[in-house]
Amino acid sequence: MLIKNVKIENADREADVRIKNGTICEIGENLKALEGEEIIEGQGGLMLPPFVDCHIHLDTCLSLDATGANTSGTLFEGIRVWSEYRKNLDKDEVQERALRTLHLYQEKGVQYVRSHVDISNDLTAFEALLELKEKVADEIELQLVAFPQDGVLTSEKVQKNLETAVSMGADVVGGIPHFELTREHGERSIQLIIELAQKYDRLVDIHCDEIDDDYSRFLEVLAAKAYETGMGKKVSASHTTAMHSYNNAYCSKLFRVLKMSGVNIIANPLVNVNLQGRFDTYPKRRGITRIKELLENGINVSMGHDDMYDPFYPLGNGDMTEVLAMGLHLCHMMGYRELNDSYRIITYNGANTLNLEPERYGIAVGRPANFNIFKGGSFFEVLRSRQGIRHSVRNGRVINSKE
Ligand code: 17E
Ligand code: FE2
Repeated sequence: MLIKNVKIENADREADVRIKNGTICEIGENLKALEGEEIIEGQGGLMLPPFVDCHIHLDTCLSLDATGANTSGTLFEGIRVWSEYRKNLDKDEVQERALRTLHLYQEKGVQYVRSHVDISNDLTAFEALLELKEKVADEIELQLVAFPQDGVLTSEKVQKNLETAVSMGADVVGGIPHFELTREHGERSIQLIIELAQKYDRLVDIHCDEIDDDYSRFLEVLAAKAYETGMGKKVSASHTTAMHSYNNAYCSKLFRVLKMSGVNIIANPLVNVNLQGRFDTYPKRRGITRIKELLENGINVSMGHDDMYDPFYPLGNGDMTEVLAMGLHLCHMMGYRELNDSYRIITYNGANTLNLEPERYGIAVGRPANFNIFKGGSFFEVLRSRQGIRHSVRNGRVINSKE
């Protein structure tokens, strides 16, 4: 296959890309088509590596009709509404909703997804998604996080389910320290999660400080553990919205620890701007971590959609450019360069967070032929026009085409 005239990652000049056996084998200008070679006309459009969604809950997505609404809009009501629904989860029903969600992602050029799966009550959803992960592997690479929504130290059952899910094949161990009973329980939960991840050689991704409480400071505890154990970039902190409310002096100290540790930060702008600020009158805080400053300090920041049509968030269609755009607005990252370069947050930074091997991701000779082609010639144009993708290619196969 030969892709003609694409601008690879905002390049000024157009290039052609040749694919053989699912791998990018040549990149250059004016490549001549071989006898019988399939040709895709890029028409000067942007080519990017696939989008990466680092944080979604596939077990809750598209459940809103059945769960009923979250009327206060707080995270805590969301958790309450979900906990009622999950008492009677059905494996097929979970799989069906998750598959529909993954189809939305595929439409939008997302090929890598990390999903949290609540294991607090039972392993129904986890089993459903473990099966689905295999079924969809040709089109979407799925990482599963064993996620103890209720907190690990609230009951023996949660701890047992957490370890069982990890032993069954969870890629990542999750947690929620700001929801544990006390600060001390939160710290212990992090210790327990890190030990579990080390025992099974897994990654860690914690729902961390997802609250408008400037005293919620589990991120420093997690980063210190990542540093001391050497787990480093295998550890991620999701949400970290309390950072919005920290004072600047503390943030300055915190950023040093973050940098030393190598932890990844995953922001979820769509969902957190909905869930946070709900206890404020005016002025109302924005539910977002300090993306701009984190990036300026060399810390890896990626993003997640977090939810779609469920008790935590009523909208969403799998479009990572929408997630990104919300984050860019909230964090005042609206300069031309910031907008144009921001594709990295939902591509390379996401791949780093997922700990994908560098040779498996990105547009270069020898790498798998996984990419999207857009109408606009730059990412700025893609964000401005929101025209979406024209073609998605995975392992050299067109899996989605708008023409
Ligand atoms: N659970 C949680 O603790 N936080 C979230 N943002 C979601 C589920 C979606
Ligand atoms: Fe989440």
